[in-house]
Amino acid sequence: MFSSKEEFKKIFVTRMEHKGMGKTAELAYETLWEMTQEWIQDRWYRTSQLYKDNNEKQLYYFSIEFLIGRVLGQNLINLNFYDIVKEGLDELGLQLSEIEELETEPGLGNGGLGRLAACFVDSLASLGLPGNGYGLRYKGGLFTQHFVNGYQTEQPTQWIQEKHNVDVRREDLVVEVPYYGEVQLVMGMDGLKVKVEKPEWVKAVPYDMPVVGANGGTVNTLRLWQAEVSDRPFPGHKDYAVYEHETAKITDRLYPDDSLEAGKILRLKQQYFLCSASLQTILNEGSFSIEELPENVAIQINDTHPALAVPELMRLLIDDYALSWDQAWDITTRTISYTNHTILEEAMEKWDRRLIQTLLPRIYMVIEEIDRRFKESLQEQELDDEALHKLSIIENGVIKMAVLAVVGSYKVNGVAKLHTEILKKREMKELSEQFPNKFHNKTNGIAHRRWLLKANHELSGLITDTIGPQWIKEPERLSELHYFSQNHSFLQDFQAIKSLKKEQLIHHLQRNQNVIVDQDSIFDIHIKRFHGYKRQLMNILHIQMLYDRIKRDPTYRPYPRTFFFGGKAAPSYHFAKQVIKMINTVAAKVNNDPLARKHLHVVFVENYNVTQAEYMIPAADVSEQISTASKEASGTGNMKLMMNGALTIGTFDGANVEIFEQVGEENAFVFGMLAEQVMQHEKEKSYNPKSIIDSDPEIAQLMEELIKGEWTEGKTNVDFIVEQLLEDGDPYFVLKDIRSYSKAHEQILNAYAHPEKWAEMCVKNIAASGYFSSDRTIQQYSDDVWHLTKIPSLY
Ligand code: Z2T
Repeated sequence: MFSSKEEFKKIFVTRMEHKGMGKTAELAYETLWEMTQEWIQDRWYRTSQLYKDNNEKQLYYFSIEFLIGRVLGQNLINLNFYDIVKEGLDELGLQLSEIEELETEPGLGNGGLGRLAACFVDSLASLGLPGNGYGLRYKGGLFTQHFVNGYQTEQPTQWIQEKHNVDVRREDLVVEVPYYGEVQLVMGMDGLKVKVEKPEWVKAVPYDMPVVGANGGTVNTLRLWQAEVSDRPFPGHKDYAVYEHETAKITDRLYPDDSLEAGKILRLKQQYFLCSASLQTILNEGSFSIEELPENVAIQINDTHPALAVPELMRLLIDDYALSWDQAWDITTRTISYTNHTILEEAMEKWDRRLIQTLLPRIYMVIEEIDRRFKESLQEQELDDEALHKLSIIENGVIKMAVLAVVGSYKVNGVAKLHTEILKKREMKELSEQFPNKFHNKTNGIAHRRWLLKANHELSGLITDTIGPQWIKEPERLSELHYFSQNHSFLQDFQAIKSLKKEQLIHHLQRNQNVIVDQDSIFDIHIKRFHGYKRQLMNILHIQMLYDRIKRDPTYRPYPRTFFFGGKAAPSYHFAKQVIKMINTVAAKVNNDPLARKHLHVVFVENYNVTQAEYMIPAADVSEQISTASKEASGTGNMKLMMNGALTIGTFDGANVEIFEQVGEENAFVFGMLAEQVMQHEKEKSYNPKSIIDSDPEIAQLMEELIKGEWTEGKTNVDFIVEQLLEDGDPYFVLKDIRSYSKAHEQILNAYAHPEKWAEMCVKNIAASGYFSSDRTIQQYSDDVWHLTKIPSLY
């Protein structure tokens, strides 16, 4: 369509002229959108034809969240048009970055889990693998966060823009999902059959989004389902208006809980909607005989949210395809595999038996039978009560989705080495003993084409100038940068780019939030969902300690630091919201103190999302990864920051462990308890925060100030936090780790005093980050679990 800047400009200008008058940036957006869509369309069609012609095995990644972020710029990047378009527009007096700002990102996810799904579909397409995403088309994505008087408020976010739909409605592929109804046994041609009488049908309409791989070679599909009223006869158990209302609600909004189970009927409806609609389509569209499903299809379930795929596939195979239980079970357990993302008890999905029985009576029957047969298979073994408890799917009226997912799939994985070890040795010990070959590790990764190539186009340019462009397709080649980690001129270029990215973030924040940040300060960045275990509280307490020290000790005048926070709390998570309020309160006090402000600046970026992350991550000097060891399954922000040349201050938790392994502990700031020690304390209930106060006067003083109310306007907010830290035996060990955290921060200051050495460490981090590309992760899944075949690139 266009291969040079001049050609692009010609086509672009002609199209703009056709559109006539209007806001230039808006029209430019529309024009660029249309141009890329036309380009994509043909490749999208050809990719699907190629898959069909070759009868390729397909992977379907089932996820309740896909946090894709803005689309236009990423498509331009992957089509290799970005530079041409940017320069062409420049010459026409337009700024591509301004045009990109017009897009509201589809925030169809909460955090790591949803973003991981988005990174995975990018890598699948970029590797030329036949893999598609299946998810839900929520009308409202994750809420927009505002601070009012320091407290988080939530507003609905509408991302769907009428003018340029990022997805295509596929009326031709509509399916119907059944809820409620009465299970009946009927006599069929070949014996007794189960039939669900008068279910309440809901129409599932797919909306397809193209997923453009690197170099535009492959275009796969992300299919999102929207719920609408059915055209089928209405059974009439309830008022039709009520049915209409309930139907619209199914895909009305994303549940805003990160690692916290909702347990609500609407959530269950969403989960079943995703599983049933997706499975029906997969079975309808397949051009293979049903016995060959496992050779033709792999289904990966992203945590237990889509675990109803197990009983739903069983139901379809038995009731619609007339297979026997054993045949159906054999097929199901060779098709589905499961990824676990957490060991936090409060995130483990457990459904009330009666809820499933009412909403999905046939599904309940199937789950019961799976449980019965599994328990029967265990009978010859001598298992104690504890083991039987851990191995039961249904127990005390609840259905444990993780056990169902493990039993019903052929592979189960954790998301980082440490996490997988904890799963196998502790949380799922009994299950892994029953199925020793099922469990495996797949350390998470990130789409380096978004988090480096797109978000930090300047650094990418330097990397390409230095080692050539191969790293874009083979990210482990970033290791070649190691040779330049002591090259003076390279380090200077790196420093200049870091400074530029800081400047861009400063402009962004000035425009959006009216704050002004000192470009020469150390940018220390803590961005992630708010959760007790992620310990934003430890970070802010440490800032308070620094403030106290500056006030107390006239010789302590440390190099200026800006501490950035970004993240949302689940609306129902009281503690996390109190921490947000506390950070805002401390920020006000520190920032308004003329002496302290020379050394410390606290900036809480409102409404942290993918777009904000793309501004913040490239500007970071320091990456805060300070979760209580054993609690963070993996983390992926840690990888994004490392890849952009930030140094990690972190615990031995999740993928941090592997980051330290790749880059060397001497190129990071490691501190805190080990997972073993944390778990030991938990087992023995031996942690006593008060003993820390007795031995550390600085911490004692801070606690005293908090109790006296020196850090709050109203006292209540902080009372609650102090109680958690001291009285309630703090499950996240904040005071236990804060001293070694503080020492690690001192090491950071010492290291930053030597700019060239610091830059060398940054470059070593970038060089070691290639392993954390999701291209590597996806290749491993494909090799060990899905067994997909690469199709030759089309272009
Ligand atoms: C989530 O983002 C994560 C785990 C969940 O467990 C739920 C959600 Cl919404 C049910 C995160 C983990 O906390 C994080 O450590 C990990 O990196 C990420 O999933 C992707 O695996």
